Amino acid sequence: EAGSQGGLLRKTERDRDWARSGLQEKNNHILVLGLDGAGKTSVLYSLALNRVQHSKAPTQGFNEVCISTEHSQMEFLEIGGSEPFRSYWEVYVSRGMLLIFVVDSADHSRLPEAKKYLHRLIKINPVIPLVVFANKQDLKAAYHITDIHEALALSDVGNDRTMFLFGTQVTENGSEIPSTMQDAKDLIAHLA
Ligand code: G3D
Ligand code: MG
Repeated sequence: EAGSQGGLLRKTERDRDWARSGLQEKNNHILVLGLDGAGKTSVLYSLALNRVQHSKAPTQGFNEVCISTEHSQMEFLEIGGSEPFRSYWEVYVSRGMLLIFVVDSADHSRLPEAKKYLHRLIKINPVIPLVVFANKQDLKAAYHITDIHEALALSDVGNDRTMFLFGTQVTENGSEIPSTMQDAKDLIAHLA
């Protein structure tokens, strides 16, 4: 299935050996990280298709999605948030070109954990540009982006770092992506 702006290629791999087979050597990845269940896969599919598309199952291992637009080709890499894969985050963040960090804005109790994880990541790579998706804005309990900014201590991510924060939602399957998501995609293409 292809979005109006180009093709979509997806590779999901359960075998962790894939990580050792050359993927690790690349340094042009746009990393998509965040706790499990935040909506990383859903956001990634929706960006790729320009249509709202929920993920169907938790990501086991790595999920590589290539999105081509008129002007560029972007390689996104999601790494599953569950415990066995966390050790790979640090390896990839040290050589990624852009970090997209997705949080569940309504999961208040896990925001401290998300914050801890995010700050660990950006400490490893002091220059990587950061785009935060405060996802699940459709839920009643969702924190507003100003509260997410505070909860994740985004003012501490570094003065020299490029940082953007978007409120996003992945709601009705098949509907058009919200304009904020399109803006985020344009920005990511620009940064990449
Ligand atoms: P992950 O890749 O970060 O682990 P997923 O997260 O994309 O697999 O999404 C986890 C669950 O959250 C999925 O539901 C998905 O449909 C849901 N989800 C993702 N984004 C949003 C959003 O913006 N709003 C709402 N309400 N739900 C969202 P299931 O039920 O399959 O676990
Ligand atoms: Mg996933």
